[in-house]
Amino acid sequence: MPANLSPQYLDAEKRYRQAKQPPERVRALEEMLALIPKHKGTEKLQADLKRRLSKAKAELERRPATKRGTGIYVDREGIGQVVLVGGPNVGKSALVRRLTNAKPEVADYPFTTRRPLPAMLEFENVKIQLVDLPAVAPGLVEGWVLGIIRNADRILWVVDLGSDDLLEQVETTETLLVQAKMLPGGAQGSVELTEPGQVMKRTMIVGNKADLPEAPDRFLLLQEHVGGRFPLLMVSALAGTGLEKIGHQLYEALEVLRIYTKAPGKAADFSHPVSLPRGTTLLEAAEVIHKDFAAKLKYARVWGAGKFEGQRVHRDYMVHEGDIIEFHI
Ligand SMILES: Nc1nc2c(ncn2[C@@H]2O[C@H](COP(=O)(O)OP(=O)(O)OP(=O)(O)O)[C@@H](O)[C@H]2O)c(=O)[nH]1
Ligand SMILES: [Mg+2]
Repeated sequence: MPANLSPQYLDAEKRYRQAKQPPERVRALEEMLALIPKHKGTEKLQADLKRRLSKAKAELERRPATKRGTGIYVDREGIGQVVLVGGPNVGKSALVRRLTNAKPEVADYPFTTRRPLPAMLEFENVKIQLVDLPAVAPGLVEGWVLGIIRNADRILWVVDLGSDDLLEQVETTETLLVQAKMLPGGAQGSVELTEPGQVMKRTMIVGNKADLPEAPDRFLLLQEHVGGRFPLLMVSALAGTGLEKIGHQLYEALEVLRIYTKAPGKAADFSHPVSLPRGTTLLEAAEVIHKDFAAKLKYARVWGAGKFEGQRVHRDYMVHEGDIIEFHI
């Protein structure tokens, strides 16, 4: 046994020995292979790992798909839940680390993340929930990961602009989602559902690792390939570039609006918006704020973009982004 194996390698090896299922075995072996020092002294061990990996992969292919319902969920918080989806090592966790106060583990070997991690992205005066997830890869995605993706409001699809096989990577992830009956699309109505159980998942693509020299060319390639099907951003979690646009884009994609309530004779509280789906009426807004409110609602006064200062409106009034509303019951 070569003496210079890193603690991370030994940790992966421990997980390999404890693994009961083929996906865990494959993940651990991939990690061990990535982490093993590459020199003459480890050649035998490397060959051995490769042999075990192909055996574990073959086993994986013979296995029926994992069932859903393992009971791993993430409660929705903030104005919407956005899950980070992508292949191994693309920088999902690095992005969550940059964009929020959460501290997911970031490492240069694949399948670092093994559990969902919810985090909060602050955009202006609202909070958008980001959920860091394990990588998705053929045969290596657990049912509960797909369940969480299906349940989320939006997908933030992360791709690695440093990767030589970028387009292959994109296709692999898309195929995986489609097989799980989730059709990614950039806008409402942009994909056609053809099979029972299929759902459309609103998706935005983020090309990460913009700091790498090959990234700008790869991003053009990605743009060409995607051809306007999805909103696209080029960012670097490492250098911190392009990130400021993510909050705004996600806010737009979530299609919510903010209103502010005020009491008669008092000023509005702009630090506590009420977020509502676009197309909400005054009555529906009142219901969200307080059940009693809706039952007793007589009228409201509105200050904001849609109406003149303090104009009286009634229950079928469509609320607008930024409206200040004084409910009268
Ligand atoms: N150059 C560069 N490297 C990055 C960037 N973002 C992440 N990385 C590196 O890419 C590797 C993987 O980052 P992670 O954030 O762990 O990737 P992940 O997608 O969460 O990976 P898994 O959890 O294994 O699926 C790490 O070595 C990071 O330091 C970036 O913007 N630029
Ligand atoms: Mg990760």
